[in-house]
Amino acid sequence: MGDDIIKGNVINKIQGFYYVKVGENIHECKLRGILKRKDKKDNCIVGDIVEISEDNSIIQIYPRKNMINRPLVSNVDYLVIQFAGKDPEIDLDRLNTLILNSTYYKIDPIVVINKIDLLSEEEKSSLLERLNFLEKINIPLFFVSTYKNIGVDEIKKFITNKTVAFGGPSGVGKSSILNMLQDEEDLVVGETSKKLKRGKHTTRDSKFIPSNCGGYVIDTPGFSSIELPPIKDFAELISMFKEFTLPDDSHCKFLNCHHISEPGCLIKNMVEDNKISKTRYDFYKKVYEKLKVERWNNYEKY
Ligand SMILES: Nc1nc2c(ncn2[C@@H]2O[C@H](COP(=O)(O)OP(=O)(O)O)[C@@H](O)[C@H]2O)c(=O)[nH]1
Ligand SMILES: [Mg+2]
Ligand SMILES: [Zn+2]
Repeated sequence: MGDDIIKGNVINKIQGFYYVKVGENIHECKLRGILKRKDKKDNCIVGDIVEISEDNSIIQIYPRKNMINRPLVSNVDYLVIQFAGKDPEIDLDRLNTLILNSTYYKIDPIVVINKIDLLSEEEKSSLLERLNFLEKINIPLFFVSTYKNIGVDEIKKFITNKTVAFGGPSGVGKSSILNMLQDEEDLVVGETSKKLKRGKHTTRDSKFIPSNCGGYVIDTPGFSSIELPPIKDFAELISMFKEFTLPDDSHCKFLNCHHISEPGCLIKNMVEDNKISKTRYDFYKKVYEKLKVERWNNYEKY
């Protein structure tokens, strides 16, 4: 009794030591034996909120609000899904796949389009049009140029005191933005850093780097989930397209409608009436077919 609880968060992990930030101090900690489950890489990971004892043992790990595997981190507030307006061109399927992953892993997404200095006014408007499905699903969109320092302050304002991971293809300026969000410059711009290139199946713990607007950025060159998340069945898939939710008192003609080619489908009507974006619906159909063929073994009845 009488002992104060020391609470902090794990911001780095190196060879069995956990670096726990408590206020302005960093404690080098060990994980108490009872919290170690054999062969588990995720017993305690970067991002975890923990309690430590006075002799720097981690004695409790708080429940995680979310967790991702590559990089292996927890308690991420935002996934910044980054693309460029040009060079390389935007791939909307890939963008939607990242949104699907962020929904699956329960991390709020924001979309950042960099290199807008390369776009004419007309190109900007037509890009805004192509991306207007984001507004319908309440995902914030930022147009940015790290070259011209356009839009970066808006992002900083948005992510103040938050923990932020980045995702998106290479060459879109992720390192360039990360460099503007942190004080130590240690990210390679303009080339893929060889050191950061990892084998496909290795997991490595990332670290949290304090950002210059409070909070943290995660030091990975990009959340690597460009694959579909492990969605187990149709019900789970449909729950991730929140804009497909029907009012309680209405349903498609067929009760187990998958909204593909069934007659009397209310979802398809909503697409026709432009209440659901066609971009999102087309993406949904692609994901549905892919999961059905590749993972659900053409299982028709759910
Ligand atoms: N035109 C333009 N080029 C940019 C901008 N930001 C970054 N780049 C360039 O895009 C290339 C890739 O940038 P980098 O930050 O390494 O991208 P990453 O692979 O996503 O980390 C580099 O040549 C950068 O100089 C920008 O705002 N406008
Ligand atoms: Mg990079
Ligand atoms: Zn339907």
